[in-house]
Amino acid sequence: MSLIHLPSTSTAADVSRSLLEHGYAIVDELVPDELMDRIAAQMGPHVEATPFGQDAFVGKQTRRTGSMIARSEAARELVMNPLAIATAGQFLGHASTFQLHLTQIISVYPGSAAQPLHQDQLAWDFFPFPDDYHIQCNLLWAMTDYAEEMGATRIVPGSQYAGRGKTYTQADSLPAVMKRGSALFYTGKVFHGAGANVSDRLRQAINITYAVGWVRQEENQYLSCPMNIARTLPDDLLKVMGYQMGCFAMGYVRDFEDPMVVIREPQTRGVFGIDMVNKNARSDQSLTDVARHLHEASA
Ligand SMILES: O=C(O)CCC(=O)C(=O)O
Ligand SMILES: [Fe+2]
Repeated sequence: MSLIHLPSTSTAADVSRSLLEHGYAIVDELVPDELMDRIAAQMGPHVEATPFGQDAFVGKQTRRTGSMIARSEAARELVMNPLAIATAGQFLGHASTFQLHLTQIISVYPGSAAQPLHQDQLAWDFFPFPDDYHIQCNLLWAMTDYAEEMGATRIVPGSQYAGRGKTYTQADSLPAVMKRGSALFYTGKVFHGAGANVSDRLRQAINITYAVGWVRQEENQYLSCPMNIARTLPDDLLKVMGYQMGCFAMGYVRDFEDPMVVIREPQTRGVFGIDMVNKNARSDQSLTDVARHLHEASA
């Protein structure tokens, strides 16, 4: 048995159907090498500077490098990949909104042991979300080719609804073998984990995950991307990052305002704006005064 692969021409409906039914789908060669090259170049120095993990779960021979929106313009394209966004929107369509949950290059070095099999949704304090309520739509983008011996992510097919309280062994799992630029879509419920890297090659994946809009994000997007960079980003990306209401009241600022107001109109209102407005008002005032005095003096 091998895992399910879909062509890059698949629709969000095709991927969502596979996610609902099987808990995952591998979409082959969805983005070109050229995009992965740019991300690798922009993120390379950050990967090199990242410490190895401290425990078996994150991997002692594994580096996890985040803040990809701030650090890599090319990574923003991956976050906004049309099929990823459309699938997240459809698969999480039972919630008012969805949002970016984390961005992370996972570099599994030769010698890395297999990661324990797990469900990503356990990150929310092990809360037992109902089987029919999906919290996440996750992607692992292959940044290098993904061979079994390099530590390709392993999936336990059929585990997403049967899983609670169950434990699985590596023997229950299959490797998501795929080419660079392909994407493994998977739910928060399906059991999976990085495989052991018994090769002499580095395995790299870009984990970009989306969650319903009302939960806390794993990677804090408001602090991971400094405000001066956030202000240069387009509205659609900012909204995905969480600069919108997560549902009718979740995430408002000040007097029940949309967070985008703070990003876009800092000079007009509020905690970010008031000081500046007041200072501007004072300097405008003094300039006006000077102009008036000059006018009166010359009259
Ligand atoms: O690196 C991988 O293949 C999977 C990583 C993973 O599942 C996780 O960190 O939650
Ligand atoms: Fe995981």
